Amino acid sequence: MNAADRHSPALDADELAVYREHGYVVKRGLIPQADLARWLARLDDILEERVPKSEGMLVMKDVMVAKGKVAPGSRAEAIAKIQDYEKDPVLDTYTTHHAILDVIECIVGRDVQTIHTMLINKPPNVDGRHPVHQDLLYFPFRPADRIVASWTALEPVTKENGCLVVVPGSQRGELRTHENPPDIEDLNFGYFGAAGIDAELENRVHLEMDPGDTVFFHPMLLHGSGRNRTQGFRRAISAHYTALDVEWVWKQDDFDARRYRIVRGPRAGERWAGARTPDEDARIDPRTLIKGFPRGR
Ligand SMILES: O=C(O)CCC(=O)C(=O)O
Repeated sequence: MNAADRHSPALDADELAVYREHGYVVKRGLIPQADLARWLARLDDILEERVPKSEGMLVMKDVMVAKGKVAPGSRAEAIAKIQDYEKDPVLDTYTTHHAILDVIECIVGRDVQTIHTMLINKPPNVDGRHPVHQDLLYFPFRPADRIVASWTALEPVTKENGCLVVVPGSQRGELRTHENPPDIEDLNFGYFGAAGIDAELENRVHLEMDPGDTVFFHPMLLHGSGRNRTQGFRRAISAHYTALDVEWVWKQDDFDARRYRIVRGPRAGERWAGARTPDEDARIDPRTLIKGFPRGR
């Protein structure tokens, strides 16, 4: 059911105002427990290798496990996250979940594509911090306002097990230079932190969430997550979406190879074939946004 068909919108005017002002909005109890249970069971099956990985799926070991610094107690404890689950028939029901898409539609409009899917496992006994960063660093699309993330707690998410932290209002600033933070020795692949943000971090808010609670956030919002200091996991499922009127602005030219999936609106089911920024000189080389890239990789 589309948001337009419902009597009340998935985000009311106050919630939308919160999103625009702070760069994020939390919807409590958005996803039914039965859905969470199916995704958690599937995650277990993938991590314990009871089912094959779907095409394109990346199951990412934690860097401390990869370096042999810790010996995980189980296969699942070795894994930091899963990237790109869109071809997994069970996990992908998150990406297309009507409760998620109804909210996304309120933020970016009727026509929506998905550009990224991810499950964060955050096992115990490793560092696992996600330094505070802006997701736009990783995305070739602009304008930023037409992109939005959803992130759903699969289990209770607390300060102790490394909940998300956000800096309200930071989505209104610039896309920052990012770096390998000097104070984190064991940083997972592709995790960068925004440089020079100590003063802003004073205003950070911890997002403690119950299973099914979902935060929607802007790709410029400074956010990250802390260490898991418990003996359990801290699992969450996430996806990114854009409107269809975005432009591809990166210099990197895998544009033609990529076809993002339209998940909401009259063209749902098709692949996006949108526009590339026509002016070569206006295109962005994403590597210039990371200090010293590819140091430490
Ligand atoms: O779930 C987490 O711990 C952090 C996720 C995140 O910030 C991201 O992947 O951009």
